[in-house]
Amino acid sequence: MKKNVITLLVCLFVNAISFAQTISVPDSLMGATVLSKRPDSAMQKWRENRFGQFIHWGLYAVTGGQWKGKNYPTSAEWLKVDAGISSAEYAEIIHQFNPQKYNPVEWAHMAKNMGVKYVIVTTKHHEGFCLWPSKFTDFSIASTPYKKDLLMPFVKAYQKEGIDVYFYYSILDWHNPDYRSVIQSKDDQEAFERYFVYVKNQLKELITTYPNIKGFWFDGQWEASYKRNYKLGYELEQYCRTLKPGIILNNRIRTDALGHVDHDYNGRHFGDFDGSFERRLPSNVKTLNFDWEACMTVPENQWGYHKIWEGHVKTPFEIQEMLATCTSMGGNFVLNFGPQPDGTIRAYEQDLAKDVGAWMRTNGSAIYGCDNAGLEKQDWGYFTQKPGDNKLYMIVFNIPISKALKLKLPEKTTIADNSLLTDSRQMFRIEKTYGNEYYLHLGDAKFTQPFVITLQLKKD
Ligand code: JFZ
Repeated sequence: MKKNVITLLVCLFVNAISFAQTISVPDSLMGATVLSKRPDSAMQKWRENRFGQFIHWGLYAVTGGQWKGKNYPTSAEWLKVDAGISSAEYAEIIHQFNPQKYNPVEWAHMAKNMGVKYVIVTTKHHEGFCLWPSKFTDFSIASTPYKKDLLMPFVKAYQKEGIDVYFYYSILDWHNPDYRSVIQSKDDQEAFERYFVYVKNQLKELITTYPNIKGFWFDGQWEASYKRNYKLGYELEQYCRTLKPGIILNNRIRTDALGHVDHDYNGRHFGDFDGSFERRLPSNVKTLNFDWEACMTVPENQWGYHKIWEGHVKTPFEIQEMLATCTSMGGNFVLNFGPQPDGTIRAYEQDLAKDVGAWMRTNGSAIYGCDNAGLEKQDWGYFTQKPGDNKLYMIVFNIPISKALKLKLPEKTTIADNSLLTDSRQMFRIEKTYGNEYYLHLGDAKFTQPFVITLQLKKD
């Protein structure tokens, strides 16, 4: 028993030291502070999660991309800017926000069934409206006809399902009178600094009220006012890390002295991971030596609820493939949902969640905890592997006419065994072609879904 306690203390100590060493003081140009992958258990968990859900919810759900009879096909959550709505008029929407059918237990259940391990929810988007009853503003859920806190039951329901909760928080704020896009005078600077106190108060309020959240996902850091106040950005990073040691922060938290956003002047991501892969995945990269996350919309570019989805809407197969792509390149994938004004989730999104979830239930072991396998990419799909494991996963999306899947193994490695992940009795004939190259013959096996083949590798 005593020995266990000592081991635990030593582990905690080593973890704390390695964690402290990972986060350094920035250089004179206020560059990045996390210069290599964080080895601590919080970040390790983030990495193993691999699949997350994004939720964009706010007053823009009420307008749904339309204003005074006109449809604006651009992002629903940007309606205030795109339709040129004055702040006073926009603030009136608050009286219509009344999500009577909001049931976070159902949302969390849906998310769990979809297979996500974490969720990022917009506590405050650019519009400035807060989903929780903040002490520091009236522009919150408390002033709506609904009145009740939306966030607490949300956090509880998701955590009960074992899903890690992250808070999205926009630095950019179209409502707070102290916020400035540009600084043109001493007064502007003073106002912006007041706004910054507001930001810090709210972040502290959020962390204190929801101590079990895992991190913040910042956004809206690109405006001239924030770039000019890059030192405040660094202060903000320090502040968050002090508020909650081990907290996980995305790269949209800072800018450097030269005004770079997302990445510093040396191309290194800010924060703990690179979250700038937005609606696109990194391409032509075997693996990246940093942590990263891609976030994706279901239609082309709608984060908040829009009444009309125009253009291409992604299918479950596309989502599964994006998730596999990200895992095979050592990154996370986050799928966005834009709940409706009554608190329910669009039927298409529910169906999508169900389909992706059904696939994840049987094939998820090729995703969760997996990483880049260090092998040459092949046209049939993606290789993934759990670090240090001798099991290799082949996630197959495209079957060649020859039914022969090509693979190149590392030197001095052979295949001891193989089977279909969902049916261990289903094995395939392996043919060595030359060197360390092989064909796996699918034969006449029939598939209607992307599938995973597990290879047991053996070192010679
Ligand atoms: C931002 C928001 O403006 C948007 O409403 C949504 O919340 C999204 C997740 O984040 O949009 C961005 C931010 C950064 C880029 C593109 C859109 N970018 O770096 O290309």
